[in-house]
Amino acid sequence: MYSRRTNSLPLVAVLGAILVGGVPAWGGVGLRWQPPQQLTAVGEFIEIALMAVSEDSASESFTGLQAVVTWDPTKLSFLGIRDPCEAGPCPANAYRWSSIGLPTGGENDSLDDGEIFLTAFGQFSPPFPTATVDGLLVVYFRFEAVGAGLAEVALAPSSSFGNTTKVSGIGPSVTGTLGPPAEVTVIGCGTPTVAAIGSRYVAITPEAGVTPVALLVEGEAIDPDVDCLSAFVQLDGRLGATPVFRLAEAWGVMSVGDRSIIPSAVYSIRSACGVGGEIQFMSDPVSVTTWRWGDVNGNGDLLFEDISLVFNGSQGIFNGGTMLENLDLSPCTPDGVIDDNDIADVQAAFSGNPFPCVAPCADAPGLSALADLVACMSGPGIDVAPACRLSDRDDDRDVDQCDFADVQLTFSPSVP
Ligand SMILES: [Ca+2]
Ligand SMILES: [Ca+2]
Ligand SMILES: [Ca+2]
Ligand SMILES: [Ca+2]
Repeated sequence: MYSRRTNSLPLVAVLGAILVGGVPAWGGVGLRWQPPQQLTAVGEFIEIALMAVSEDSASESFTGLQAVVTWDPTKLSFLGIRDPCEAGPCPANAYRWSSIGLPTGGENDSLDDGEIFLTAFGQFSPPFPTATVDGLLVVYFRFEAVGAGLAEVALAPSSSFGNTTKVSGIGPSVTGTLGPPAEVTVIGCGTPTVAAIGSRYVAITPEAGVTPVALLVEGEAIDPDVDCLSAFVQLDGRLGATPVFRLAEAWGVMSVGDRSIIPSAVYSIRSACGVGGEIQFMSDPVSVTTWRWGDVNGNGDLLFEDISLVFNGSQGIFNGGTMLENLDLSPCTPDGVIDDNDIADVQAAFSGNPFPCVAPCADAPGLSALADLVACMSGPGIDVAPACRLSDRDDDRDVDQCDFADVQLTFSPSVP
């Protein structure tokens, strides 16, 4: 067991000799946590300040303090204390202690068990530590968040080794009230699991947790076709600008197919976590590459069997381990239906035609796009050959005046 050193120190007598005569009216000095609440995520580092606060309207000097600090070690890992005056000048609301630390032994034999004991001793001559109404910054406690949930960091009146939390004055203790525990809400914002499930779809599964998650899809910088893309998964599996927050279990395994999800493209996917509809933390990213155009069983080859799988899918038969997302190639925003257009696209791909849709980050079409369009003009409702599909700007398989208008707009961006 520790001796209650602050009581037995000679400095008490020294201070007494200095202050006797002026005899300050000792008010209580309370101990508080600052901030009282904070939000963090697993893997993040936090600091919580211990404040000594005067409990009446006047500042109160004291000689030292000791504190038993407890926390939930399954959610927070203690990293140490940080004396704000250790390096450089002291902040205005802090104090240069003659010594502050975690004495060896007892509570501090283990720093991982959720209980430690702090001692802080004032100087032997003025200035003495003084609790103001706003609070004296005693020291910071540093933690790493290691488990999700609500974690509390508390001041305990006494420890399992018999030490107590108190503020020492001259003569009687000046310990005021011990403030409530600091509440640390730890969010789990783990990296989602992702997989390519086609040339037009990815599957995203956020890590289970208690915090709502939005799913951010970005194109990787190495891929110029998608490098400008940064969008959130919407409830319908499309991408949009607004983050949609749901619990992981509500998302489940989310199939994401969109105009911006194109073949053989490299995407970076992260969970964006937060409460109240705001992003507070981002998970680490995970990379995924969609299947090559027309390969509907993900084996990297484009063979006759790929055509046959799409044909079977159009008949409602999903064989060879395929599912709908694998086979849904068309239109440019895939429609969740396997029909003649998907068959036409896999056949065109098999014949060597490239992916017929404009990449989300493609350069604006040049004058050649206008010439291509004129050469490919088929008229309303008349399907064009695969080689002309890039001129089908509105994705209805013909090349007509609507497509012409679309290209025209790219040359006149100010037109509404
Ligand atoms: Ca301990
Ligand atoms: Ca294949
Ligand atoms: Ca389709
Ligand atoms: Ca068209």
